[in-house]
Amino acid sequence: LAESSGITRPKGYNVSFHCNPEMEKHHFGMTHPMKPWRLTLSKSLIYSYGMSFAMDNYLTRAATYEELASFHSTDYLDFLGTVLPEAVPRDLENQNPDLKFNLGGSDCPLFDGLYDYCSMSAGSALDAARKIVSQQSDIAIAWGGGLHHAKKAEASGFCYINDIVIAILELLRFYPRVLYIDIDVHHGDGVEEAFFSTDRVMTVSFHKYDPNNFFPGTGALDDNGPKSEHNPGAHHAVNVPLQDGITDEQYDSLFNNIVGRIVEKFRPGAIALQCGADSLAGDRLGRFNLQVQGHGACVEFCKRMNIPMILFGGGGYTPRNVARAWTYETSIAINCQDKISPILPEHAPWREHFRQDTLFPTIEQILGEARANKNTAKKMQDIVNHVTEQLRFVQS
Ligand code: V1P
Ligand code: CA
Ligand code: ZN
Repeated sequence: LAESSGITRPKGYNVSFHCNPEMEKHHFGMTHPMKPWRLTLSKSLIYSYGMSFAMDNYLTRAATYEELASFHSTDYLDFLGTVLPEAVPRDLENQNPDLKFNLGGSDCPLFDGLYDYCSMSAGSALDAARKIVSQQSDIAIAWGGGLHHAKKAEASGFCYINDIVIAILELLRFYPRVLYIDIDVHHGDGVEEAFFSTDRVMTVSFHKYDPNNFFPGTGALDDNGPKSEHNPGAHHAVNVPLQDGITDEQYDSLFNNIVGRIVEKFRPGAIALQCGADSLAGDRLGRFNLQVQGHGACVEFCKRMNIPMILFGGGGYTPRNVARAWTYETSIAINCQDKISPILPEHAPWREHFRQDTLFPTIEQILGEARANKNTAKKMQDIVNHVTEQLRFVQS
């Protein structure tokens, strides 16, 4: 398979792939947009192209309670580990009618095996981080991770356990500075908040921003971390608020400019890149006009930096496009993006599910007509100017 597709191990560096297939069997509920099955579809396409022959493949174990507690509060973990799907828990102890730890509502429902699902996602991310720290991998891939909204003691936006924060904490045992980059269409609020008070992690999120009408409503251009004199983390949160319809060209130019400047100034020892695929055109929840090529160009740009990197999954609610993007990005990691056929392999499982037989459908094929682009050249320049000014406060 690998020979017929021309895929060989990249020379001089290692890529590892971390997954737990048990995770894929969980269900959030019939109408819920998060479908763990998208991981099965992605993996089957990656394997159909023969890419597993070019990587070290790990079936990962679930994270332990102690590993989850490196970030999450034990109160929250104890509740998450014991609550039953039938109950809709309310915070009655504090006479609060709200949901307890934000669990059990429509965004973060309780479902069978919830704790296992969360600890498996974190287990894969942590395994990826350990392969980076031990220098066995140059790029480690954990498509089952990337759940960026979870807080220390609160579930949020389909995320219960913040596997990214747990993985970054592991990276910080070895690397003095870690750069977190988030190309999910939503603001990476949970990761940003977790590292608000340290200058060892710089976070940058590109997202659709509309404080009133788009989840989670945070991540304005000038939200850059608490600006107290005593907070070393001040200025270490970069936010890139975008509007509907951004194109590959605009996004990639902004991404290269901003990430290029940050890497030059911050000099991270490792990169954690959240590749949420809901920023693609045609996503059920997203609003952008990005194509698989434009999304992948962000991964390519980071790879060219030659800095050890973890690739996380994240959002992505049109499974066929999620599978396309994460397959293309796996091919970039193993440096075979120019070798693989743009036509989906004949033997790929669920081939008909992809509608078009290409890895790179056009916007017209996906949407019929592109979404109106509300991002002006002036707005793009204002963002670059703001980030340039912000970086003056970051010590190099
Ligand atoms: O908009 C909201 C909340 C619910 N309202 C009270 C405000 N929630 C969003 C959550 C999106 C989470 C994205 C996660 C990620 O960044 C990382 C994995 O991709 C939401 C939306 C929406 N259109 O934004 N929830 C739902 N849709 C939803 C729809 C059907 C059933 C359950 C939830
Ligand atoms: Ca984002
Ligand atoms: Zn998202």
